[in-house]
Amino acid sequence: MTDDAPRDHPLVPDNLASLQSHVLAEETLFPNATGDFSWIISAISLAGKTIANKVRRARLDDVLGSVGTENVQGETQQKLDVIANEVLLRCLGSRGSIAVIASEEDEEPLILRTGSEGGKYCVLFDPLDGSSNLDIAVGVGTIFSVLRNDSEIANSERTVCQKGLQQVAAGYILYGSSTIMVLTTGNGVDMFVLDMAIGSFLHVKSGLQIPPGNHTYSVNEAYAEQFPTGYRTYLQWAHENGYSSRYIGSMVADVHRILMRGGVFIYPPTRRNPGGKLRLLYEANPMAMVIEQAGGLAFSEGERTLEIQPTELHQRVPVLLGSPDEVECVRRLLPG
Ligand code: AHM
Ligand code: MG
Repeated sequence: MTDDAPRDHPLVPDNLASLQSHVLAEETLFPNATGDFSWIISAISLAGKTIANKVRRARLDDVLGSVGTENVQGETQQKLDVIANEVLLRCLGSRGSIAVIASEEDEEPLILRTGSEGGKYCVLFDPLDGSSNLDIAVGVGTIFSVLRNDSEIANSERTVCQKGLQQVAAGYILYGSSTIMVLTTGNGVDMFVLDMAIGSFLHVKSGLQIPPGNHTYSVNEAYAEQFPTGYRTYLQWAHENGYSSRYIGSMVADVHRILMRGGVFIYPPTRRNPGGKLRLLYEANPMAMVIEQAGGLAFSEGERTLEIQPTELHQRVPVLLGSPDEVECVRRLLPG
């Protein structure tokens, strides 16, 4: 139930709020709000519910496995990657205020309308992050980021290449043992749980804060020999200091654990991916906004992730995020 529910009215012990009513209530705080933004969140919510249903039914509907093609980044596409991408395009496509949609699965951003045609926002997403885990029923997720459309810029790639600091909203939907949406609009972090029976995301928590003091790291340690020295020194130090390790290999699930329990998530540069593996615009930036809004830190090597000026749509970056105390334990061993 919500933290901010009125507790002094005997007939309203705890409010029941859906994602929709929560966003609409927040919008009333902005006198000039037009409702366009709420429509975008509602489209993301509809896509999330649809994808949740498809993920749950995947084996029954025989849509597990790869389609036999690769996406623009040379990664094997799972059937559900393609399906989730289509669901998002269908849900977002009709929202009149969206100028540009950019997906991890598509080579180019899709221009829906110009600024003069009412395009006010850009929506970027990774439709189904961690999809290589689908066959084993591990939690996967949709990550999204909302930016303002700069109608002065005619080039769609340049339009979406904005610093993470400029995100209007960001979050993710985790398709796990329950379906959870985590959302920030720059005013703290809210969490919603999908009630399958009534088809609604219900508000369960506002003002989420990452707890400190959890000596846990989340990294693909099998690649340790490929990591730069600082990360290897950190791991050695962590081994000697009673740390625990948790790694699912599904960023949404790993970061959600960090958000709820504390600790640090790391995807360093490797010999195979010297610039890191995770995408700045679809993965690192939205997660960095959520984590910072929850009181945590997010860095890409020496730079605050949200301050990086993107130069290309599918740019990759190293990722280090989590509770401030645990992130600092890594950072003090990295150069810069
Ligand atoms: P994807 O977007 O193609 O699913 O890849 C991203 C995933 C993340 O969810 C996860 O953190 C990472 O790849 C795991 O990579 P690795 O298997 O190299 O540890
Ligand atoms: Mg991904």
